Formats: sequence, C-alpha cells, structure tokens
Amino acid sequence: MTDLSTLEQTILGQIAGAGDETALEAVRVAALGKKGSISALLAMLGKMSPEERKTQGAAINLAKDRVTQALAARREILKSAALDARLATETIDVTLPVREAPAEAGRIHPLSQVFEEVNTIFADMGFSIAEGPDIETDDYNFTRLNFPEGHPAREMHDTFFFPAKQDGSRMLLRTHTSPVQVRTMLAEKPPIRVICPGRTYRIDSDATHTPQFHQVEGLVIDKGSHLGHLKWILHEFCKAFFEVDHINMRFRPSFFPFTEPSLEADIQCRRDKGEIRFGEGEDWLEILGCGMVHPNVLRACGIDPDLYQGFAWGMGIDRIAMLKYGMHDLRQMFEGDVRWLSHYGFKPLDVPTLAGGLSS
Ligand code: 2NM
Repeated sequence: MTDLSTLEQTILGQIAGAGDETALEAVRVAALGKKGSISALLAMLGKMSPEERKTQGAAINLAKDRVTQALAARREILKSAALDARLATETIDVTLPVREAPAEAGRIHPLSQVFEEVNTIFADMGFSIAEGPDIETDDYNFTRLNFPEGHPAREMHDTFFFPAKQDGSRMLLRTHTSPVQVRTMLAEKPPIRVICPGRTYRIDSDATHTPQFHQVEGLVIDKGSHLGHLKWILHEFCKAFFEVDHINMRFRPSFFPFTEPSLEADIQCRRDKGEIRFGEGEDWLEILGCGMVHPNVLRACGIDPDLYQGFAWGMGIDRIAMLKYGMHDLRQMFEGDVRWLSHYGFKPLDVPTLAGGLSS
C-alpha cells in the first residue's frame, strides 16, 4: 500500500511540475496509458485472491481517480496560461489596410471575356457551342472542306504539320475551327445551328499575327437557309457585340474554298483622336468572312445538297477583342504581363449577360 501511495505522490508531483500541455500529456501516458504505471497495477488484480482484489482494487481505482482529476485540473490551468501568453504576444494592427480578396485582385483575360461575350450572344439566338481537338487530320482540316490535295488554296494556310505517319498521312495543328463543323455535320442531322470557338494555328508572326490565334466560326444548315438569314444573324451579332443600337454593315465579294458565294463583312466606324466608334462614320473595318456552304462540303460531310443548304462564317477573336477594347499590340495579349492584364482585364464576377450588359 505504501508503494501505491508513493507512486501516487510521485505522479501528482509530476503533474504539478508539468510546464505545458505536452509535458502533462507525457505524464498522463506514463501513468494511465496502456503501459502506464497505474495501468500496470490494475493489470495485476487478475492474479490476486478475491479478498485481496477487493481492497487493492478499490485503493488503486481511488488513486487512479485522483490522478485523473489532478490531470484535468492541471490541463485547465496550463490551457488558460497558454491563452494568456498568446494574447500577451499576439497583436493585431487594426489600422493596416485590408488585403484585396482574390475576386478583387484577379482579372479575366480580354480574350476569355470576348469568347464569353460571343458565346452569350449566339447562345441567345439558339446556337449550340461545339469544340474539337487542336490536332486534326488533313482530311477534316482541308479535304472535306473542298481544299483538294495539291490545290493552291492549301498554301493560303501556312500549316504546322506533324511528321508523316507510316501510311504517309500527316496530322496538323488546325488552321481554322472549320474541322469542328465537319465533325458536327458528320455526327448530327440538320437542322444544325452551331458555333465553334477555339484555338487555331498558322505559321505567321508579326505585329498583327501570332502563330496561335483564336477563332469563332458559325454554321447553319436547314432546308431554306439563305444569305438573308446570314446577314440578319451577323447584323444582330455586331450590334450586340459592339453594344450599339445601329450599325452599318457592307458585304463584299470574296473567295473561300468552302463557300460559294463567299463574302467579307465590314462594319462602319469613326476614328476620332485615337478613339474609335462603331456603327457609323467614314471608315470601314473588316471583321469577318462568310458565305453559303459549298455543295462539295455538304456532300463530303454526309449532307445531301439537293435537300439542304447552309451558311457559315468565321472571325478572328483576337482582332475583334482588340477593336472593341482598344488594344494596339496583338503580342501583348500573350505576354502575361500583370500590369497589362490589370489594365485590360475584367473582374471575375462581372460575367457577360445580354440583360446585364456584355462588358458592364
Ligand atoms: C470562314 C469564312 C467562310 C466556314 C465554312 C465552314 C464549313 F465547315 F461549314 F464549311 N466552316 N467555316 C467559313 C466560311 C469560315 O472564315 C473566315
């Protein structure tokens, strides 16, 4: 019994001497843990005679209870001492300026913004949005779009080709998003109303061209689709995109292998001391190419040109982004300079909507 009270006194002394919660926990484990000194005494009860077990058991359990209580009391004291110490050392300077939240400091790149704006406008007109791979076959990028092999039109696109495969075919980086329209026509039955936004690639690099650029192309296929529909859609698009009530457009004859007839569309504008206004004025700005889809393209994409006809258009997103938001150097768009981005970028929560304003 004196052994037990000596042990208890020792443990109570260790509890009183524990300087912090870690030291206290070590004392608890040494006494009450699985291999602790009091646990060892309790384990011995099994080997005692019933009478011995009765008296010893009660004594050990009382000692255990006192140790447990002492541990709890000491833990409370140490906890509040630790809190007092923290409160004494930690101070907050409430006069410091508040740091900007990510939603305030971060910016959406103007190209992402313009993609969102264009998607919003066409989605509102009932178009779906289709995407496809950047690495394409020659067949989808050229042949099915009425660029026959060896045709000079292929050289109009300075193409990044991959090395030839065993069978001689070469994959390429798509030079336009039209292969996505090819995939759409092959996969779906008319009527089709789709836009295809995405990255495109051509070997070209100067002040107004980057080897990787961005396009949105559109395609409508139905029984009675005609140029009047195309002009209305593009006119509505231009008013919505440039956020004006009136806009004068003109369509000039042009050439693309995949459309016949082919046209290029300009919008009227006025340049005024470095500022540009869209809709009316003395100047014209070219903004897109379009036309009626060539019967060869429809046939190559599984659509009967005697039953269906369609129109398509394509525009450079980089160019219309620069026009709308007054950016002068295309290359700055891809430099990743945070000063440029904080000037030209958009707040992440200002999502473009037709009701709330595209570029609010
Ligand atoms: C343009 C201009 C004119 C076009 C045509 C097609 C398809 F797949 F339907 F044949 N997609 N895009 C097209 C037509 C693109 O970009 C200046």
